[in-house]
Amino acid sequence: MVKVRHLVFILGDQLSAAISSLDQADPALDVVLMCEVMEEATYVRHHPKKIAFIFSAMRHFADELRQRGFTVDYTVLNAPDNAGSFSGELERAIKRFDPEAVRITEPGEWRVLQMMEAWAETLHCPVDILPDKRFVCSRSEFVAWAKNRAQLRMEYFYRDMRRKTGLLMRGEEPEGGRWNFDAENRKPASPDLFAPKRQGVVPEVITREVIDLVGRRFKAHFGSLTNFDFAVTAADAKILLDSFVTHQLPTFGEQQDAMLSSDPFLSHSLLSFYINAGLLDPLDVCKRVEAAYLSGDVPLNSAEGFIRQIIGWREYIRGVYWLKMPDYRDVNFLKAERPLPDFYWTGETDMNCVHTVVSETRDNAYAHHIQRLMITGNFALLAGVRPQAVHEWYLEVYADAYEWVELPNVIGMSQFADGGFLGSKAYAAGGNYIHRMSDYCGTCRYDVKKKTGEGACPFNALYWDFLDRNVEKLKRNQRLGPVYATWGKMTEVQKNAYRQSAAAFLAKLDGAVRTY
Ligand code: FAD
Ligand code: DLZ
Ligand code: SF4
Repeated sequence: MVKVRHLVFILGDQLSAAISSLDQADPALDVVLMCEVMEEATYVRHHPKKIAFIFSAMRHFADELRQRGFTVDYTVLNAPDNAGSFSGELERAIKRFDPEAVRITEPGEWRVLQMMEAWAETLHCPVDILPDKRFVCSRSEFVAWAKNRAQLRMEYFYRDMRRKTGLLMRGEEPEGGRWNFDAENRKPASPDLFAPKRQGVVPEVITREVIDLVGRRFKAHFGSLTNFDFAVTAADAKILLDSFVTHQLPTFGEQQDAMLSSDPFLSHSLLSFYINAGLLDPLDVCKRVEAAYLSGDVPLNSAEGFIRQIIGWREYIRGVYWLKMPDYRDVNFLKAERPLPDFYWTGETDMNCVHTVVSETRDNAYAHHIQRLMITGNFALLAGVRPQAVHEWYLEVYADAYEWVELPNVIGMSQFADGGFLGSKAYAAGGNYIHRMSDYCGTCRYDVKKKTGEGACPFNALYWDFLDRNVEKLKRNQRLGPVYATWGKMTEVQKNAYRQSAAAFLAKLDGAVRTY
């Protein structure tokens, strides 16, 4: 047996050259451990594109470490002695190398942290769990920020992160005199025949091998593997970042909330996969965007809007996750108990908006923010689907999904299951909103202008029924005051028409009779 100093264990979303577990690593003394394991690929049945992305990126990262002189002990999924789990693989490696200690960066999921914290005792080896430095705000800093605040609000947190990073700051003042330029965003989009084609990466030999493996081993998982064009190295992810900054960032702000049948990506960056897995550093991405603004290539509303998503929302969401777990997973403020409808897996529904987003999700392992929030999320909220079922769906189907970022977005932001802890707003909307922000309604079997009865857009009645059903829990929500005032002015006949339409639709949903 070889004796090594540190066994540096690197997980599939820790693929950064600057990851803290490698900080003091010495190729002459330490060994790196990486493993592809069934437990991680199946604790929820991840989209095959996500699994292929992670395995291929892991294999490339291992090669890069070898080029830096490291010995990398890498277990591929099909290895005959693969133990199938992080704990099992670490146990085998400890037996092989007898390290003085294991070094590992804290994980992105509470579930994995529980595992890690047990290892020192169960595997009889010291385990150093190091902070993840790839965030602007550390876990302890967020706890300190949240302490003694009656309410947490992203906007105030974001301002602190702007001050901390100096991004888009003029001394103490925000660039342009305002912190937030969303008033200039939120525009609908129309098809642009001259829009630059979205750049992707053609799979090379390692990726092709992985696609083949994933295609054979994960047949039963939801999602298509065809047209895989993800970057799997930091260098290629950087090329995609540059391409985004040149071609899409200038219109990022104005198109942020738009949805278009002919374009699943619009001006979104498609960088979350790479940022979350470690191929791109979030702060570097923001600096690149700031530089494009400072050199006059992109407008401030786009640069600010983009940077806010990363140093604002992304950091805030992570802070809330670690502050509130493990109880956060089980909250259900609205006591929503309906199972997730089948069409989240098949896309077979006459609601064209839901059909489009589920189909794009199946094909791309991606949907942009407003599709996740205002179509699939909004429908589940209005229909009263159990938040934990919604959470599992989102964790399975998106290639950027890790629990730390997915769960608060779903449970808190989208399903309002925390009663307004993460954000004050319940993202509930009727058909009008979808009609204004997309072109989905034009080709839908339902009539978005019809409020109730046969052929009416289901979102219309579901919206009012949701508000009516939850009135005791939501009536004090300031942002819903005007909406409840409108409801209050309706006649009982109108109200009952909404209630009956919603009940008829939900009865079909529960009975799983088609034509929903
Ligand atoms: P862009 O629109 O180009 O935004 C730029 C970057 O900002 C993203 O790459 C991402 O890093 C960051 N960002 C934007 N919004 C958020 C947010 N709300 N939370 C955290 N980061 C954000 N994001 C994930 O990374 N993983 C998830 O599993 C995930 N699940 C979501 C579930 C729901 C219900 C909702 C409403 C949002 C979810 N998001 C999630 C946030 C957001 O939708 C995605 O980050 C975004 O769609 C990724 O695509 P993009 O890279 O093109 O983003
Ligand atoms: C998501 C994922 C998958 C599908 N497979 C692996 C794997 O085989 N090996 C690995 O190291 N990581 C994988 N991951 C990422 C982990 O699930 C992730 O590191 C933890 O959930 C902590 O965030
Ligand atoms: Fe969706 Fe209603 Fe529009 Fe159809 S009419 S696409 S169901 S919002």
